[in-house]
Amino acid sequence: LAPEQLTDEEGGPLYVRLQTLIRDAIRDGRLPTNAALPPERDMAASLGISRVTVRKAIQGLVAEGVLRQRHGSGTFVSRTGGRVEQPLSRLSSFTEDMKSRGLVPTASWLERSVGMPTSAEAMILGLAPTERVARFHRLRLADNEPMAIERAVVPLRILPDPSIVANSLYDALDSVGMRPVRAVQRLNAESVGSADAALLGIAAGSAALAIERISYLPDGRVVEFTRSHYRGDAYDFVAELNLTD
Ligand code: 16G
Repeated sequence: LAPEQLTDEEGGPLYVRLQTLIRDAIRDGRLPTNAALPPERDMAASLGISRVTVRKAIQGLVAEGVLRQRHGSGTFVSRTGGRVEQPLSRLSSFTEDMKSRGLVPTASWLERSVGMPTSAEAMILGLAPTERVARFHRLRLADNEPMAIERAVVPLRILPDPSIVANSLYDALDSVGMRPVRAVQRLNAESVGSADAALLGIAAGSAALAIERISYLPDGRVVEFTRSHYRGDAYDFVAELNLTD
């Protein structure tokens, strides 16, 4: 970013002109997806402007989703193209959803364990309190950018060997003939606590979509009870509505 580009007085206030410079650098590839911005102090020094102005410009672009901040490690260029639009009517997996958009899905494991269900989980999954479940807690990423945190609980009698889950839970279920065919999903708004916010690379207290999915086999057995937090600044859930009689 060159200081002379900031001198165009017609570009509005200084922080707006800096935002334009950053947007241009992203558009023409000088700042690619996931690139780190120089520290605020260095940007201010090299552009000959105050840190307050740099911070204001960056905060605006973070709020728009152009940049994201990861606590302790800096400011990065978000996945270009902005938000993901997710239809609400198809029973698809995160892996399929991201691949269909040309994004590379990955997961980072937060917890993977086998144990007893809580009483609420046993009730939802239709289990006796002594029947064990597998837990899969993952941070889901698309093109290396955090998108959601998912906490899935699956009865062991549905998936006796949880270690077969590599990248996709639904692929693993499919391989043992247990892929769900129907699901009920509940969405509500929640603000993200500091631990989850740090994983998602968003500010603590930001809005997230809390989603619960309970999915079923054709015979009515429950396959998964999954609670997820999707980044409110990255996702639009879209449903088609029809007038039926
Ligand atoms: C989706 C589902 C989640 C499911 C996961 C499987 C929502 C809100 N959640 O993220 O319930 O467990 O897909 O994805 O859509 P995978 O096969 O890529 O692991």
